[in-house]
Amino acid sequence: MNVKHLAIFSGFGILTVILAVVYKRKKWSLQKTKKKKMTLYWFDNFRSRRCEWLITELGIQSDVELISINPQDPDQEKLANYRKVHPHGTIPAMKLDDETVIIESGAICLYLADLYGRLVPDLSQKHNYYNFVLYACSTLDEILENLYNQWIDTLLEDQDTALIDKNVRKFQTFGRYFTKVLTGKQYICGNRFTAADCVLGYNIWWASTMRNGVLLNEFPVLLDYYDRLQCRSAFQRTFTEEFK
Ligand SMILES: N[C@@H](CCC(=O)N[C@@H](CS)C(=O)NCC(=O)O)C(=O)O
Repeated sequence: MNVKHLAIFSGFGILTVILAVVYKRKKWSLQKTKKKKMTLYWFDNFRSRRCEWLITELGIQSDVELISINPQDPDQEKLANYRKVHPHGTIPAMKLDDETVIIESGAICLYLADLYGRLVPDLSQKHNYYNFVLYACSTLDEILENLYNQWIDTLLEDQDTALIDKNVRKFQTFGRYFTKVLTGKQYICGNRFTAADCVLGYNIWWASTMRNGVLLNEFPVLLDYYDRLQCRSAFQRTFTEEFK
């Protein structure tokens, strides 16, 4: 074997070692990134729908285990166990792969969108993004909760008309505000659908379920927005089919 052959053979040898190291490292890093599933505690029609919808939009169903919890379940042991996850026992909660827990629907949506780096707007629209996620989960949820409690959960003769009127007026204020925000654009953050639309879109769906959508009927811009949301296949899979 002359010097030339020796150089070629040792070149192959070095290359083989490098490839073996790269392969081993890659395998190790794949094993390391292979994550445990997250768990979403959900119940039909509850605020967990925001998260179910976003999970479907992101196409990450295989990363999330679903556990259905009915807060009215007569099985007290099951509810006591759930309170170890969510101190208030309300829905939803999400247990992450490191066993930490998020107990607010809006926070779960913000977290998932960040984790997967999708359905998040760029900085120029972040003000709308944060504003409407928090607005939906606080101001708007409270208005709809009051109306739901009165219209759906309270006998007609026991309903508090002053409370109903006050919350209808508050919803109308939202309707006018959101009409202005949406004018000239398709979604909360412009013409790109984001996680904020899953969060606030849930409120629009919720409003549509009460009294034949009377709250929405006077706001054509909101109705158009709701039409756009309903056209999305992830919306249809979440709201009109079983989540699983
Ligand atoms: N701010 C919480 C509200 C959670 C909440 O109140 N969930 C309701 C269903 S939509 C619930 O679990 N209610 C049952 C109960 O209060 O016992 C969130 O957005 O996640």
